Amino acid sequence: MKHFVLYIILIGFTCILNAQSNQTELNSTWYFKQSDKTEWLPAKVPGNVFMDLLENQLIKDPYYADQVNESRWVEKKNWEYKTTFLCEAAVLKNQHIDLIFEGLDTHASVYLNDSLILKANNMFRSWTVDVKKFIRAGQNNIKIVFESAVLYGQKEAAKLPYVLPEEERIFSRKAQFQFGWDFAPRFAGCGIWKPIKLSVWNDVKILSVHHQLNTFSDSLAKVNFIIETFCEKAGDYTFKLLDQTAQSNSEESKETLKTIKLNAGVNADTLKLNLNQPKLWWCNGLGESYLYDFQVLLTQKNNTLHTSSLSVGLRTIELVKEMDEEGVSFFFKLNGVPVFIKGANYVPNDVFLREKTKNEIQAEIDLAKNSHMNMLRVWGGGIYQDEEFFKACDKAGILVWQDLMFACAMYPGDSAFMLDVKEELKQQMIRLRSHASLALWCGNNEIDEAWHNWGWQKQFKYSPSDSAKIWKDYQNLFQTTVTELLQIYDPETPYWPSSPSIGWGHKESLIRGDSHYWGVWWGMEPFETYQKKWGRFMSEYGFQSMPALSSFKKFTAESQLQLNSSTVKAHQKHPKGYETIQTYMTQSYKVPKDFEKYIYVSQLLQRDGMQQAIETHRRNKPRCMGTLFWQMNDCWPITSWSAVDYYKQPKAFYYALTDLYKSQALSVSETDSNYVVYAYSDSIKNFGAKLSVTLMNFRSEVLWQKNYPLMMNAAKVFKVKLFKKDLPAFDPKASYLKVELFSMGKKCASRIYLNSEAKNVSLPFANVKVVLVDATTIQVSSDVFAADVYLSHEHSETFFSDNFFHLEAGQKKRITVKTKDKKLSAASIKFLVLNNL
Ligand code: BMA
Repeated sequence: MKHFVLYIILIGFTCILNAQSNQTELNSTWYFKQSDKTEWLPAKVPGNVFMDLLENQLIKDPYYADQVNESRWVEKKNWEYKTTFLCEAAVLKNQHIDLIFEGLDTHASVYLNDSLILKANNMFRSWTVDVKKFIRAGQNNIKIVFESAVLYGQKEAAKLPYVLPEEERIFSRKAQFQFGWDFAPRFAGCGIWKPIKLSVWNDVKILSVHHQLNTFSDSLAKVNFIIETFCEKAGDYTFKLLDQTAQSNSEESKETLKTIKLNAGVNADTLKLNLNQPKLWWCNGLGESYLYDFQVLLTQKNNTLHTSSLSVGLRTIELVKEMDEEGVSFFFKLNGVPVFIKGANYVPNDVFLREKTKNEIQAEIDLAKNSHMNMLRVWGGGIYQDEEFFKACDKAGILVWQDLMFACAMYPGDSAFMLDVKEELKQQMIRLRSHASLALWCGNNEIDEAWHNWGWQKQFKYSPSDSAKIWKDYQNLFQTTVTELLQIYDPETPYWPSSPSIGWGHKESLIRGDSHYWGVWWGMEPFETYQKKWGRFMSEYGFQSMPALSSFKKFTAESQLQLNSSTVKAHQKHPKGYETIQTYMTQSYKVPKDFEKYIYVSQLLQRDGMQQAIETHRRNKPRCMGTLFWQMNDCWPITSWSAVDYYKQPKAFYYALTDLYKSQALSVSETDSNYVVYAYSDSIKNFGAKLSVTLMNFRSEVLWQKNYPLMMNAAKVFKVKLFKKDLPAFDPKASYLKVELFSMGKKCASRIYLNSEAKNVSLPFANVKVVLVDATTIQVSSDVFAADVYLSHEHSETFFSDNFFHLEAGQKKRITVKTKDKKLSAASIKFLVLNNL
């Protein structure tokens, strides 16, 4: 008998599966309606009810102008989706016909031909239902009824004897930020957010394949592949392991065979593989992120029954938490080497969780890679990212700190909730454990901190026994349950129960564990505080800025382009966001009135703050071993803490990262009497270098210069102290320090340090010139020192290879420009410069 021959004809197109293919996606001809209405309207699957309503012109574009709250009514309704498909009689001969729901958001009752086949309640799980009993030859219909998650939450909350914080969202295993966050609008809708597939199989199927690195040396790596199968009845089968790595040089490893007897039920079998002269996987900046590509085939009598692919990066990862004289360390070791982590917190890139193309995801990860990041933290209020995200991280060498999806709230602990969560966690652990990029599982975002510091006990008037019960539920989930599950499904990846483990108000948070430092921004402390308040691993800190003017123009009418307009206000979710920006801006800059200039200065301000934080963290290596700012990206167009806005326009801060996160970097700190210049490197190799320090004025005249020889070493920070009394007299308002690092005659780092704050500096008027060099290159120059030159183009989809940079008098800087304009011209480039504000 030929396995997996399936002919399913879908309305609208015919889908024929051949012997290699055993699945088809039900993604065409869907309809949806409000449960209490009769009219069915066209829908898109995978998708989201808000997008379907928008497509059918039943709601206004929620991103446009100040319309963001106008569709709140949607969350309180129930919604239904339906489709039909044809199934040929031959299909029914298969032993198993599965309907796989990869993601239903969230409380869903699923009917096939009017029989209830599934009640789902967790968008982070996939659901597989054997529908052989329900499917029929000819036309079949599927209907999915979604119950309002908000009403569900209210109903469940009423059953508890006490009030839990954030009670509308915690009972639903649904992306928590969709209930509204300080960077996200509230869109607590529903929908079929991931594909639905029909799949047939006979006798046996592969459930999962993962690998374990057994031993490793320069000449040999021993890798075990563990293959889990479900077998209908016992029989003899053969596993084939194919090494499909394009550059693989190990002939004998091209194909590994193992014939085995599978028992009825679940089986776990191991295929052993030796890889000669193996190549390690390294994170970005430390070496090649080498991946081996394997395919596992399950065969019987030369028939391929199932296949599964796996990319393998050979690496070990550890989280080192050891007592030392300062407290307790917190750092990662990759392949035995301590790594200084440089990265960002990553949030879902769209509040409606619209499917992004592979290229879009790749472009996002490239932004991280190009700014020398080596880690992204997938934050716990969003979603477990999909395969494309992890594949891109594997390829780019971006380690992933993976929060479990729990944030800033206490969660229920009843057995039904726990059973569901256990299945969610098990599925995610199995799905992600083999990715080379996966570096850490973290239980939640800020729950431990919140319980101990946010005053919930008082606010919700908990009795001692309520408190004890809530905290016990917490421990049961994040200490006992997760640890037990990881023991079974992913014992190799480290686990950290809560980020941070101690709140930023406590001294302890700076000597042990990871730290979220929000004294700047939430605590209104000045940026300089960053130089004092840093801990062992800074997993959150941040400052807001506004998105580019070109981004504002995408959702704002010209007349609304002003700070006090309803549109600009609507695109800020922090209650005091604009006020906070203004307060800090007043301290450091002359506050511009013009909207575009205000945006520009807001971005410089964010850059300044983040620069102080990151430079401090790196200077304090190895006591501090990581820095992850809040936040990389946005989920809608908004003024937020992001480095790159929703339309992928990098802010000033993003451009600064290219230097701040570079393997070799320099920074300067200053007191009344001296400067200290710091040089540091993350490279595994030691190397000799020359540090050059020059005091200059704004006409590029050298006032003083000195060179220092040094040996760069990843474990050490090199410091040079300069006493101001030893320098010739200079005007701090009209001069800067230029520090440069040279190795083998090449410049490998540089930093310009203005001797006076932006507000007080006496920058002369700058004649900035932009000329065209060729079709994609411009040259920018200035007669005097020009601070923070910001280039923009009348076409918003334009990317500059560098931006928001200082130009020294007479310097000619070449910039590559990628624009959607047919022909690049110097006249189409606009610029702002701090000198001329
Ligand atoms: C962090 C995050 C988020 C929040 C951000 C900015 O602590 O975990 O909860 O959006 O602060 O306030």
